[in-house]
Amino acid sequence: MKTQFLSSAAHFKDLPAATLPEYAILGRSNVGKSSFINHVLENKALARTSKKPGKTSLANLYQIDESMVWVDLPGYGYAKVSADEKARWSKLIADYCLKRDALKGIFWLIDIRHIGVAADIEAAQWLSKVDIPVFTVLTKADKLTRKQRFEQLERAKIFSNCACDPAIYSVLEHESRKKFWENFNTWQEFLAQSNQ
Ligand SMILES: Nc1nc2c(ncn2[C@@H]2O[C@H](COP(=O)(O)OP(=O)(O)OP(=O)(O)O)[C@@H](O)[C@H]2O)c(=O)[nH]1
Ligand SMILES: [Mg+2]
Repeated sequence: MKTQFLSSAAHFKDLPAATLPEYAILGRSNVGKSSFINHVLENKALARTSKKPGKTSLANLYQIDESMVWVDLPGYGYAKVSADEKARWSKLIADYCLKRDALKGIFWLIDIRHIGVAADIEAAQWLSKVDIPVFTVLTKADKLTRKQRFEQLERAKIFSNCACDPAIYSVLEHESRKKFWENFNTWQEFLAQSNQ
């Protein structure tokens, strides 16, 4: 798999013209969006990550082979930035998700330990109104035991209310990657069938 950084945009109008199908990575600040991108695409140098929330402040576009583009977005639910910056992030996320014709789906990342927190409830309500297929990824699974993971998975199925079951993910576990691509392919087949 060949992956490369394409460009960054602070505002919707700064985005490049789309040439491939696009997928957005959406989730709370610090949930692990940029880490997920690097891990699943097997390129540690692709997206910048940080222990502190609020690292990604732009829409960063990454191309995968000649097949698709993934868009790392700023996180939501992070209070410690200025009101202006927060407003720009919200507008960038909303504009991208609502206006980008090339957008085929959203990966919605939720911390597996914290299903149903306020910021995600708000996101769930918003996503239910937006007509874009959503695939849920439960991050930081290594923080839980196997038993806890499956309990949280059951809660997440109800909470995220998505067509396909959420994927359980940890950047510390190789099998997450393989499983994710299987889930992704199942989701693609499901979407192709529902479009017929
Ligand atoms: N234990 C563990 N830590 C993780 C995992 N994924 C991400 N992290 C950690 O979570 C922190 C935040 O990761 P990022 O990838 O920067 O999160 P983000 O969602 O891109 O954050 P913003 O760009 O600020 O919105 C970092 O310290 C990561 O190392 C995981 O699967 N397991
Ligand atoms: Mg990030």
